[in-house]
Amino acid sequence: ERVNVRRALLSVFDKTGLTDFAGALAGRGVELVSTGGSARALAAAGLSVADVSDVTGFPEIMDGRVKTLHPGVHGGLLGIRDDETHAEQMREHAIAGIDLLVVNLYPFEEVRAAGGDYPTTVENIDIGGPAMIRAAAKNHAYVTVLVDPSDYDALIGELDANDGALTYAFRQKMAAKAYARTAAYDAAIANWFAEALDVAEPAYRAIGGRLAQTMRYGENPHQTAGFYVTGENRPGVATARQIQGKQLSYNNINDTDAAFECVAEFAPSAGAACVIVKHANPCGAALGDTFAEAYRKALACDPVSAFGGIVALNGELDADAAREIAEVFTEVVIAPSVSDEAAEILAAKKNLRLLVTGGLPDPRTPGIAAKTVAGGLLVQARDAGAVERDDLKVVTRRAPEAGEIDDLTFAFTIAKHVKSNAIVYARDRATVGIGAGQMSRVDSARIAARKAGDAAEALGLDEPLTKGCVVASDAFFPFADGMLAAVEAGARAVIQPGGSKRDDEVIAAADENGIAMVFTGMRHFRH
Ligand code: 93A
Repeated sequence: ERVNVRRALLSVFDKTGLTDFAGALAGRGVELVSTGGSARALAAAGLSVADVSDVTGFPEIMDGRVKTLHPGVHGGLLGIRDDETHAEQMREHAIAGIDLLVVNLYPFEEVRAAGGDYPTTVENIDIGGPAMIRAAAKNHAYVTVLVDPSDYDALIGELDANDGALTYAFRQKMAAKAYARTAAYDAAIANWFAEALDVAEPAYRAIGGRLAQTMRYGENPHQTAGFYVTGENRPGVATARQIQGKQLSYNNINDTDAAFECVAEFAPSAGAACVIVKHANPCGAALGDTFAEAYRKALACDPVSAFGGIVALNGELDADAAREIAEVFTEVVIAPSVSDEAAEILAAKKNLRLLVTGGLPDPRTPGIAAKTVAGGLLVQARDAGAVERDDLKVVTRRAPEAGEIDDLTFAFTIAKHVKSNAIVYARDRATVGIGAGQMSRVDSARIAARKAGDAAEALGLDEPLTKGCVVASDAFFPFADGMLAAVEAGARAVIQPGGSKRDDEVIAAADENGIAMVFTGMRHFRH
């Protein structure tokens, strides 16, 4: 079960650590075979290396599209060494066994994430690499495959610990990693096509990502965790540049994504938007003339929960906003960009992580959302739905006033990003009470009102900010009680999808109280 490594084929796009590793192999008597660019790099480092064309007896053709797709290579990877027929055929066709395959693939994911044009992205679909990886991994009884430069040192360590051989356990582990890699690679390709075709049907989608980071733990310290990136061309937590602070945790990444996806609902033309997230729910969101103002308004919604929260902005973080954010314990700040002065102000906060994304994601582009269930994955199109003013249907005698309409659409947009059942009170384009994740809608309405009262008390106000506010519900009110709880809290206008069997009762109760209510016809459950 231990196999001596006599011959290695190296074909890598990412040449990090290649020559040191190949040198270490050569120093242990391993014969090196390699493809064009990799072979040149090895030869330049003074290593003796055979070109793969010498193995195939065939030149690399079609700009490298066909370089290793040849029985001379695949026979060497797939032949069962102990099988007499296989061994005989290898002799007959002069196929030499390849004991070690070292491949990393054309950077399809990177090109896709960088928004490469169509032909460039297609050209970066590696065919020969995955074919070899899958062949070598299948034949792991004899062959070792490495797909990750970070495993080079481990392999040399294994060789030295086993007199120049590799163990079955090591080969098996590397084979598992190899298939994880090709699966993620093909998933990225499928999803890129789906995006290019603008199709959201699950049949065109594949779930998979490339392990980008392992965390110390997951949602809780006893859970292992990793961050897999899909290569989607979407500014956000997966592609952001971290300016300062320690590594993001599992919960940080989850919350930062929630905050940034929510704030991106507001194009910069709508104003300066700020969203503060705690436990994956917004605990305050606002539009303002400046980011400092938007932050202040968002913070006022629930200053208690904002402690240790994530702050997201829809534009450049400036010094004024940075100064205010720095006054509250904040885990992460994420924004499309940051001014030098703001970065300097936050640099004093050693534990604060600052992420810069370079842009805002388009909330309307299709994408996928997945969650695991026992034995399966639930996959759906990302909620890219949005309600415009023209979609609103007034169902009450009183129609909302212009200012109320602004607040209603604002509140409904935030409600889309609040876990169901979601109730959002808003006033002057700022949330003033958020009820999240309750099993009953009426409880969400009451909790949000109570929180608004708490916030008013904390801010030393005479009356809760919900007085004269609007209210959004992510799904219809099944009974009038939830809506009436909001009215009791001070709401004067209501936005909700409508569509309940009891809509008539809810509308009648609204009319009795002089409430203006609009239906959106679109629901935004989020769990
Ligand atoms: O264009 S390919 O799909 N056709 C092939 O036959 C092939 N063989 C290896 N790409 C192929 N490769 C890839 O070339 C490897 O996966 C690796 O990423 C790259 C290494 O090329 P070079 O050694 O010329 O830099």
